[in-house]
Amino acid sequence: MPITGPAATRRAILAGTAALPLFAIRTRPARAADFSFKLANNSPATHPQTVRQMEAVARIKQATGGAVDIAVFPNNQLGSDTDMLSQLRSGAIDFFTLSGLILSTLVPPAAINGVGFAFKDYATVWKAMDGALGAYVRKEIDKRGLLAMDKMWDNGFRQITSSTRAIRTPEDLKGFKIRVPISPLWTSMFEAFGASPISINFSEVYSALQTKIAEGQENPLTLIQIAKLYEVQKYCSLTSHMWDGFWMLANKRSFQSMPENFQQIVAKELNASAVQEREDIAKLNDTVAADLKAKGLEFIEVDKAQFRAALKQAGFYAQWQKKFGDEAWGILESQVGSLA
Ligand code: X2X
Repeated sequence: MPITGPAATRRAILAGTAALPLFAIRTRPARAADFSFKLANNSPATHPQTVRQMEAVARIKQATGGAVDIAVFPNNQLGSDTDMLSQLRSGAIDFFTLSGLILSTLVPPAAINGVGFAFKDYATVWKAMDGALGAYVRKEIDKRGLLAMDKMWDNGFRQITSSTRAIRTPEDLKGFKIRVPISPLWTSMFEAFGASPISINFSEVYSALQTKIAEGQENPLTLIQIAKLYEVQKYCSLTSHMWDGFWMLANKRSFQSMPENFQQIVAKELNASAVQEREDIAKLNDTVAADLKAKGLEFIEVDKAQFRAALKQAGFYAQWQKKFGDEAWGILESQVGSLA
């Protein structure tokens, strides 16, 4: 029986799709990109993350003869991290850099690099994230429908700032209203210290501090400087309580819509820029504290071992070992040593 009506029309159109791109290409203006993508992040336009992403997309455009054109939207222009993650999943955004800890709301194992005081230095961070731990997390991200590029981007070791009290010991955190990103691990860690964590997206942090909805927050020094958080904070305690980095995520359908040689170019250039961004942050780390001091932030050296002991005593490590499971925890410890 012949099939007629809208369904048949749809089928006829689908059957003809192979011919459509040719037709479409011929009618487009000269040099229009074949693949127009959006890349979004939460970092200010002057942050090395954004600067290096702009360079990567320029190289990609050149290497593909203009066929792959990626527009960069920094500074939460397309929404908060939570919004952008759903846009990435739906394909409204094609590429998005997101902290592994925030990504853990979708991919729980992605929080593993944020375990308190796990990494002693950058050498250990990059060995783990470019090695076994990163490979494990990328596999888990893939299972949940997103792609992660091989090289993570540095955010940094996180330090606690405050506008009210100076945080010198773990006891000083008791009842402290601290903004944390939206992620169970962050909330759990500050609850273990006895603080009162408030989950807020980065897009709202400056105003939350300014209006004192939160007394303090924690972020790497570079971001405290570039996002001007020092304007609304007084003290900075050098806790380095966690290392945090961004995964360069891609929507799978978008990425795989490109021919393989373009996929390789995009991945290669994004990874190359990630490595350069790490070097930028490392250089900034040498100067940023002095600059923040000059801007009036009061720095406090703390005994990190005390903070770590407080977490341990509160059962933080035991709780998260159980949540992450033996495989993930085993890989983490193989990289950073025993956390018991
Ligand atoms: O939200 C934050 O504090 C930030 C910018 O550091 C992250 O992306 C986790």
